[in-house]
Amino acid sequence: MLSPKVEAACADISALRVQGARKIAEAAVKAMAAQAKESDARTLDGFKSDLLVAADALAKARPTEPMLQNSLRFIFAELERRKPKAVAAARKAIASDEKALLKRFDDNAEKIAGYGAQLVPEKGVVVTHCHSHTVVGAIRRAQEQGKDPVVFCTETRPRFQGLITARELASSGVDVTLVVDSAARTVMRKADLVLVGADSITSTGDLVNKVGTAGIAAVAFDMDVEFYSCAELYKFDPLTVFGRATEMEVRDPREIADPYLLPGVRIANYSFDKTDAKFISGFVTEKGVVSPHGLFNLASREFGLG
Ligand code: RUB
Repeated sequence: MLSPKVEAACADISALRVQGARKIAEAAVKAMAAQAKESDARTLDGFKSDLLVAADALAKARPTEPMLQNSLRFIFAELERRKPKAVAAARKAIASDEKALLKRFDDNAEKIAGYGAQLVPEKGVVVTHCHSHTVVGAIRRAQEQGKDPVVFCTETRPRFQGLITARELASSGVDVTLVVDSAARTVMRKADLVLVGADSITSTGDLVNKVGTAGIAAVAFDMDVEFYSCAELYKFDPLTVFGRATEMEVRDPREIADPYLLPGVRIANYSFDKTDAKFISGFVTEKGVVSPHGLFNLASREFGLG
C-alpha cells in the first residue's frame, strides 16, 4: 500500500511546489518515514516491498536528483546492515534513518554556508542562477559576517525560481537586482564571483544544474570570473563512475508556452544542462572547497568506491 503522504510528496516534487535538490531529498526522506509508519504489511518482505514501491515513485518524481537517490539508497543500505527481524524493528530503523539524514542535511548546509561565505567578496558583485537554498545560505552568512555583496539573480525561465532567490536575499537586507536570463553576459562584466547550486555532479567533475548554468559558466570563464557550485557530497552521482550518462529532465512544454497558440511548433523544455568541469573553479562542499577532480576523491570515500 502506497502511503497518501508518498503520493502527496511525489505530486509536490514533480509540480515544483518543493524545489531545489536538498528540499526534494528532505521531502523524500520524510515520505519514506511516513511509508514505513503507515505500511500495513505483516511480513518483513511485504514491508520492504512497500518501501521499494514508494522509493521508485519518489525517485521518478524528479529523475535528475542524485541527492534524492543517494538518500533512498542510504535507507535501504541501513536496513540491510541492521537486519531487523520484524516489521516493528524495521519501522523503528527507518525512523532513526530519517532523523539522521535530516540532521546531516542541516549540518552540511551550515558548513557549506560557512565555506561559501568565505568566497564572497567584501563589497563585490555575485551572480546567481535559479534558486539554491545552499547558495542563499552562503550569501546570507556573508551578509551576517558584515560583508556587503551586490547580487544579480537571473529570473530563470520558465518557472522563475530566480525570483525566490531575489526575494529571500532582499528579505535579509542583501543588495539584489533581478535580471532576465539573457542579461547574464551583460552583468558578468561587473561580476567577481558566480555562485550556483548543484543537482548532480559526475565522476569527471561536471555539474548538472538548472538549464542556463552551462552558458553562465562559459561566459564567466571567458571573462575570468570565478565560478563555484555549492554542493553537498550527496549531489555526487555514483552511477556515473560506471559510465552511466546522467538523465536530464525535460519538462512539460506548457511551462514555456501554450502549444495551441503555436501550431506546427515543437516546444522543448530542457530543464537542466551540464557544465564542463573545465569551467568550474571549485565545489563548495561540507568538507571545504575542492576542485572538480578533488570532488571525485572525496565522494569516492563517502560512497566507498575507492
Ligand atoms: C533548482 C536548482 C538548484 C539545485 C540546488 O532547480 O537547479 O540549483 O537544485 O538546490 P529546481 P539546493 O527549481 O528545478 O528544483 O542547493 O537547494 O539543493
